[in-house]
Amino acid sequence: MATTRLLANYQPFPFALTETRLRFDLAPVATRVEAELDFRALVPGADLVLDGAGLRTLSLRIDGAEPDPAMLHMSDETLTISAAALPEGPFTLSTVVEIDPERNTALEGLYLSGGIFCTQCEAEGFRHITWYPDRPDVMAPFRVQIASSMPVLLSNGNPVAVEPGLAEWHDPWPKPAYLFALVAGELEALPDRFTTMTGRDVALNVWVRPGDLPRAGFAMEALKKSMLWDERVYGREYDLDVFNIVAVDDFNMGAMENKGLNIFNSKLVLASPDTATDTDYERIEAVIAHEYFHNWTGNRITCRDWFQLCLKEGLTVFRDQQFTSDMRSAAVQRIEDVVTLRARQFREDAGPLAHPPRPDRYEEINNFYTATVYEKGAEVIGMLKRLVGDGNYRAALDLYFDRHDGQACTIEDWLKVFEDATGRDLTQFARWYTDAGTPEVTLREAWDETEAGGTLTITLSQDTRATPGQPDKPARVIPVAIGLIGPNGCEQRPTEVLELDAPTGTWQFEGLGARPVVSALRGFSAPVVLRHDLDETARATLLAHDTDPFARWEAGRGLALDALMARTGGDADAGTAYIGAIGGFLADAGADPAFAALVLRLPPEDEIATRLHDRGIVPDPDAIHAARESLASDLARAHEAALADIYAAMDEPGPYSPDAGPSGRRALRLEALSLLTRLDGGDRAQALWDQAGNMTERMGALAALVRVDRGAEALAQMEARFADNRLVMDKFFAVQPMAAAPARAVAVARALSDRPDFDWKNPNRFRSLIAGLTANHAAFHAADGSGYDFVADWLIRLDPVNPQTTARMVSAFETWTRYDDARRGHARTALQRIADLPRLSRNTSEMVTRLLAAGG
Ligand code: B3K
Ligand code: ZN
Repeated sequence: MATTRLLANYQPFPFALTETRLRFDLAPVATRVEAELDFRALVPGADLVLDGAGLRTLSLRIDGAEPDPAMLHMSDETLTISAAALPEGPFTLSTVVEIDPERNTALEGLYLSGGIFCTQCEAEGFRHITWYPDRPDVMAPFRVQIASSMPVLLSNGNPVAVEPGLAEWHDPWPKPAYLFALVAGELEALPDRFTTMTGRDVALNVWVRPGDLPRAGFAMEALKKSMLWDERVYGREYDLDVFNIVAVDDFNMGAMENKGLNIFNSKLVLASPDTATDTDYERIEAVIAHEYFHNWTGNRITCRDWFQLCLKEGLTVFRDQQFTSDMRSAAVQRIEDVVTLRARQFREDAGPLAHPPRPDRYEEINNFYTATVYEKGAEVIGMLKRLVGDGNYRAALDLYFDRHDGQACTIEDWLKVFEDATGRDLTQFARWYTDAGTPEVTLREAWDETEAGGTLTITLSQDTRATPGQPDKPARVIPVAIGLIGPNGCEQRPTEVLELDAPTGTWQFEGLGARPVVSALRGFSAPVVLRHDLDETARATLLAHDTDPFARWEAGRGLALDALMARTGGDADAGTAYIGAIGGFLADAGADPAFAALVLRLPPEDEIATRLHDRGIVPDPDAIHAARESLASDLARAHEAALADIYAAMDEPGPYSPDAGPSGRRALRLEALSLLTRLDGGDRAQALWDQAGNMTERMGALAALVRVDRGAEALAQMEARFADNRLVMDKFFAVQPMAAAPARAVAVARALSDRPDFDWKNPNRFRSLIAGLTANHAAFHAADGSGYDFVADWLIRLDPVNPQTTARMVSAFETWTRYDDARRGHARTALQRIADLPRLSRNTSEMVTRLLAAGG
């Protein structure tokens, strides 16, 4: 039976764990794990409750003696040792268990990935390894011995003794079990070194399968940049003698920040110009940084309980976003972050899965590694920084590291350091952590002209819709950054942050010469939906002249969305203003190609659907698709010559570099290609495919070809050349359902799923195909329900094998209630089929229950 866990029920663990000693005798079907845990009671008379799942317990002793069996009580996933069996002073609990890594397809705990033993313990995987207080607030130093014939044997901390067949590791920094890791296998290292800010020498290694070494260099460079950046910007130094990164092929998510031994999905480590796209490179750099930054924000200071997950995730995402802005372009980074936030988090916040960044209940914590906890968690910190200022932010972070090093903390602890460092009362701000839903902010302008000059009055009001379990939403403090652009395009007032801390607020700007255009929510200063009625001329002015790059991009986005919504509603010619404004913009697109690529990209269909739904219109996926296609074609026709010029000018001959400059040029070139393909039927794309010098160009060309149904030859060539490269073949599986015309995409996906190399137990391969299809909005939401059925069939198959990945992918259905009755009927049937499975996992069960509850 699923039980709901409540934040309100938190109880501290009544014992201190002073040291953890583990010994692993590795064998695929019968790994033996010996554990010695040194405990000391903190609360007299407390029973000792340990977590464990799927363990064959061979022995259990307290200070060397077997306890009376009547003193032990086992239930579902816990072992309770009665207080009466425990000595009064410190004692050692020793257990021996046997586990089966080979049959562990859930990829949680200790498992085998392509012959490599590896672990994934966050959030509650350690209980699949041994009996333990598997909760983040129980921290201990670890000593680990690994006995195995495998040549490379790794764990957390520093190596103590490494001999053939036996390795010993010591991690002096107290850590919770979720940060434990072990890796054993035939691996090769790319070695390097880093000297820290106080002159300590750290050995770095990126471990990969033999043969993959030539593709490990970029990850290593990213690691060194991250270490340096964290010293320079946050004053944070690395704290062990070694830092290891290991790449494995079977992994439920991107990567994991285990202390001193980060384990990565191989797609986030391995890169060469021939196999990885610019986006892959950018992502690798960001995730290497993210996991490294966790060493301080997550490991040295961890979470008291899993409700506080955003304490480490929101902050670490915020830090990795800052890092990428410093390494690349801050403007592009901000816009990309907003695009992701809207596509994933706003969508989550508006549907049945909505929850606050700090939830107060869950059944399965793995279901809460969400866009809200991560990305909104990061936005909340961005707002905090904006409200207190950069200097105060740094002072508060210094205090956080000082005060809480070595502790397991809460959001209250986090906010308290800001209050203490700045003197600011954050009671109202705290609502961002506890209240779900995206606030809607309405901006109204009034213009008053007198002899002394004009006065602009801005009124802001806020409203947040009810979310599941939270009907009332009191006002929260919202920083709205505003600038004023004069009619000649010059800035009349520099950016000012208006703090809206009530349902409504009014601000006056006096002494203005002429009525300005209001550039609002600059830098996307708060994660809100802004309603600001700007006419097309004002939007075009902002797109042409705004000094704030986000607001400039947003102006173009607004014009595009208005055109798309009108076309979806039947106005086939809507969009003249948008097409005209883009014409003006293209003339200067080469000045900042990466930014221009973002401006040229039309909003995704799902975002148009969200917009329509927000306005009370039931979205029609086929009409949305047709509208987007027609607008893209009209845009291409109107600016064919300019686009062709850009396509020619942005060519990047010569050796490939993944740096921001050249990858920005490629991004703009491929946006131009995508539009031009609507006119030339794919001739340019075919030519690019034929002479592409790197994977970025290749995938850009291929997507364009698949879109016009001319991909067969290129796909066959790709397969012939890269059949042995799993990561490239994942792209092969993803691009087809994603880019195919919606009417064909389900059949395309079905045919791919019949192939022998559709290795569906591998999460990357499964996600490539299934998420490829769900990303094709009109195909997944096909009127006949075939998209829902196909996806549900595969989720039903995957659930008994890998509950975590299944549950994560069920969220593709999170918008199901916004469509028409027929589609809702199909979606409900598909979800009900999943819900009715006899042995549905706790993970998936929680998700489908929440999703179905939304249907009324
Ligand atoms: N902390 C891990 C995520 C663990 C997910 C568990 N289901 C990676 C990260 O956020 O850095
Ligand atoms: Zn993280």
